[in-house]
Amino acid sequence: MEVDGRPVSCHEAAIMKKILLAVAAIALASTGCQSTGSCDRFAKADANKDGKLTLDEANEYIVIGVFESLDTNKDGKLSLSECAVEGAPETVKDFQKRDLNKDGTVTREEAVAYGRKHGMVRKAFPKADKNHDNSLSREEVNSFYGSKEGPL
Ligand SMILES: [Ca+2]
Ligand SMILES: [Ca+2]
Ligand SMILES: [Ca+2]
Repeated sequence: MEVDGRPVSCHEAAIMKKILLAVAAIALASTGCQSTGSCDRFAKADANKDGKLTLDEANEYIVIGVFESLDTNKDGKLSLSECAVEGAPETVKDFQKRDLNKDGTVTREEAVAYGRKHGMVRKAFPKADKNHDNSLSREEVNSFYGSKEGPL
């Protein structure tokens, strides 16, 4: 598997899988949800409630989703050991790329900033944005994922 012509480590592939699942979850949730309404992920991702997702909104929602699933001790920071098995060189590199201030932990802000520049959402977004208005409607999210077998 390759992204941008460079090989992707197993760890990165695992992270991507999680991200893709999160993206798929948004699509699924927007097809309708039971009573509570709390599981409407599209609405949750739509921070300013204008019915559309901007790149920043989609990125932040998905990055935070992945972040929280990795932050096993819930301290709001990711340590290297939370991200992966320590000692794998690729994993260490991936981690260091996200740790912008080099303090040995990745915060939500750092993860979101990294995602904004390099994340999957950035690549998927233009493809899903059919009418090129730089935002995704529910319909665009649904048709993007509905047209594919897997999450992406
Ligand atoms: Ca919005
Ligand atoms: Ca840091
Ligand atoms: Ca659009």
